[in-house]
Amino acid sequence: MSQAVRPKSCAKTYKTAELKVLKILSKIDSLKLSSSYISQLDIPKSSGNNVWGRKSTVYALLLAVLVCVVLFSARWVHRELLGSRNCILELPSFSKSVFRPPEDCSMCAGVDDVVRIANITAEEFEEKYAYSTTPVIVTDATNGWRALEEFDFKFFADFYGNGKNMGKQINDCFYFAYKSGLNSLNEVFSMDEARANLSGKPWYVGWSTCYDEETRKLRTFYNRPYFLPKTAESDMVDWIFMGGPGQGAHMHVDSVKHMSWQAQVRGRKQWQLAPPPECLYHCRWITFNVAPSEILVVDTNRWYHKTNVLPGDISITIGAEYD
Ligand SMILES: O=C(O)CCC(=O)C(=O)O
Repeated sequence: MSQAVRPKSCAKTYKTAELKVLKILSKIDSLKLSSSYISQLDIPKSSGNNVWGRKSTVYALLLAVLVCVVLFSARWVHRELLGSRNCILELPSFSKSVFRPPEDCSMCAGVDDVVRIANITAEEFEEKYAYSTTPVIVTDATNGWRALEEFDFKFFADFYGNGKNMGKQINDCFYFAYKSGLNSLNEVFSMDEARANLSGKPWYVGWSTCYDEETRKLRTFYNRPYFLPKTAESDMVDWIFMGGPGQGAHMHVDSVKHMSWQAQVRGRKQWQLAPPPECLYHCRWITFNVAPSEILVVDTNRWYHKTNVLPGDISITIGAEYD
């Protein structure tokens, strides 16, 4: 752009800048530096007066702010609406279902109800149900479990020291607050007595065990279900869901590694299974109740599912994945 077409207000600025540059050049000249030396110097290409340089700084800042807002909103939705508290960079469950590959609807076509069975061998269970998408309830697999007698709110409150000394547990393990507003196991086990007895604000929570020792101790109250395939193994993580009538887990699909079983130790819970959205015209919703001492096996990675504790006792379940 020639001097003649510059706006008047800029002319003075450019003149000053020109003088400054001339001054710098004469200084360099007085230093008698060779041109090859000068060409090797690491001189920044853009200056503070470079409009694009300033713009890109602003864009970068805006982008950083946007990323922060998205991450914090995702975390808030994850914690407050979906009731989960995991790593900030972990995708919320709704996004997992959005990015899930489409299902082959033969997984649910013709599945109209849960199958109730007893006295089944591990071989038959493996062949028919262990890795299938047919939901099944085994009615005779908790015989002799101390958990049936001993698991209640107080048991877990004592087990976890009434929320005291829970240390790393709060940060490292899975915990689902659902709509309880209780943001950690610490808060669960220090809630007031009325609420713990289900006469205060309703609540429902779930969590996974964190430590081998914790899992080992809990497992002295129940056994590996007899019907699981002989070769099936579980890692040292068990899952507990606990809460009062009218509460439960929202509709979601899991993305855990394996199939899982869940024993209804206390209380009664209704399950609703929904086919994946792409199979809604091929498959039906299934609703069934699980009673104390029954074990449900359902592929929660493929069936969308939601739960609701039925009127009466507190619902407590214990479960684990198996490969
Ligand atoms: O037992 C419940 O209430 C929820 C269980 C669940 O959502 C799951 O296992 O993925």
